[in-house]
Amino acid sequence: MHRRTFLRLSAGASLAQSASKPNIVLIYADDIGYGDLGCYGARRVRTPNIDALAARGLRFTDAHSSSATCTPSRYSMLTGEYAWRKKGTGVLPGDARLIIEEGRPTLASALRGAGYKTGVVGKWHLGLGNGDLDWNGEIKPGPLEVGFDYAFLLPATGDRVPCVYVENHRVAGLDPADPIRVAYGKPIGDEPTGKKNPEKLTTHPSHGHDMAIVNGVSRIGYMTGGAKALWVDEDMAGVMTAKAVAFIEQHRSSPFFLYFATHDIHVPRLPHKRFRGKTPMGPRGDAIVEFDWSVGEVLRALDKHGLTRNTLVLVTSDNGPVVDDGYKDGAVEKLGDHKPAGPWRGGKYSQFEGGTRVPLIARWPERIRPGVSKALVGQLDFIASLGAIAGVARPDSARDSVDVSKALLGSSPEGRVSLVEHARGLAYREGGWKVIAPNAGPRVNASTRTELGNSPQAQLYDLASDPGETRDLAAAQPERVRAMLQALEKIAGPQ
Ligand code: NG6
Ligand code: CA
Repeated sequence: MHRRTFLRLSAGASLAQSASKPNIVLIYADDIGYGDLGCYGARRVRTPNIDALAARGLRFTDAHSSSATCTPSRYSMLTGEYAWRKKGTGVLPGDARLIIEEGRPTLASALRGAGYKTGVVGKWHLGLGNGDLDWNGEIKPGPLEVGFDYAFLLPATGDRVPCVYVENHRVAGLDPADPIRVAYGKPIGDEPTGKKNPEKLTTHPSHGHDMAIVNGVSRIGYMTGGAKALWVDEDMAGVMTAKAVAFIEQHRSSPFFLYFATHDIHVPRLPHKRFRGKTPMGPRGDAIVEFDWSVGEVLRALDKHGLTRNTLVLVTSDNGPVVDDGYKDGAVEKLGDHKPAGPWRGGKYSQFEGGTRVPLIARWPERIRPGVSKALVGQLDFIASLGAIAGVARPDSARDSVDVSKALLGSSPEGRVSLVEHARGLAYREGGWKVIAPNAGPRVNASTRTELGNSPQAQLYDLASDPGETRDLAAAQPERVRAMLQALEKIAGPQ
């Protein structure tokens, strides 16, 4: 009798333990829009690995990045605080200092507190160092000082210098005899630039991006030296995916959290030749295929080590899509009838839904039943929600993060009640209603041609009947506008 009870308890305990502490792999794409994946309706590009993940997981239709650009979305996701609360969280130059204060709890440190090994592979774009960083020395503070045990980074963006990888505290492969210099003011000495030496380019800018030349591509910012450490854009997905897979293999026997932030499909889009021509859409489409390959490699690694059943895999994106983001890569000409933002208006940089409504897929075979969820969830909820799943309380500083773990696991159709969407200004969502607060910005981004959704008057949309935000109901429903702006003010202060 005694023995049977013991056996039952121990079987139950081990099940509960494995079910409550899954490994977590967060795959974070760059600039992939709601309509860019097969499982979200794309037809001119095939994404079989992601579609298979969605078929075995939960696919969200109302999931959001916190902002319509990268740095603020990543800041919010890692800290659980809306980035617009804090100055200096806009798109950062490549020489910016770390914007997460050391000691501040993050998604990584919270999970580390729950016994996880934590790693980040890929795009960081949250700054490194304390200002005046020497790229030839010890590069800190960075991810290792805010909760990660391992880091292999693209420091800022693919189109910003320095064009080198940083592994833990060092530039990977740096020859000390060929030191790196980085500047965001003036060119360094007589270094060639895209502006001065277009004949040296193999990839040409359409706007901006006319400074340092690396690998035939002119970038944002200036840089010299570090020849052996420079990345090759075409190999980047392969290099990063191998690091992600290696992290999984190394930590397969302890619970681990891997934040795998791909460069795809940000500009410059230079997928490996294996992927070139795989879609009729040119490099932008081919980069989506490359991203799907990276996802597939990670899933294969989990399978190979028997980790699939007890690993929560999340796939999402840092902001909505953009077609021409600064290089002449044929994306506009070859788009055809592909709708990068799906049914939503606008895209990256926009206050319309296309700015922040992104794909989100959650697969955890042990706990999640496959399906589609309409729950409203934000990436800034990960710290409270993944924490709840891993058994750690939400840190006080993650004050905007809501525990939507029941929605993430599909045991509830409800997510958050409301959400603030951030681009240049703020918008407020409650159920299917959305108000865009008055905002002085331009209506269209002249370079990317994105409809930005800015207007000096408040706008009101009923997304349930008008997902494309085409009928502004503000004049017809002033009471609702007032009430929603008041609710926004309670969260964000006067707009
Ligand atoms: C913009 C860049 C754009 C991209 C973006 C950041 C120009 C003209 N445009 O300033 O190409 O790099 O910043 O993108 O320089 S994000 O996804 O990292 O937010
Ligand atoms: Ca981005």
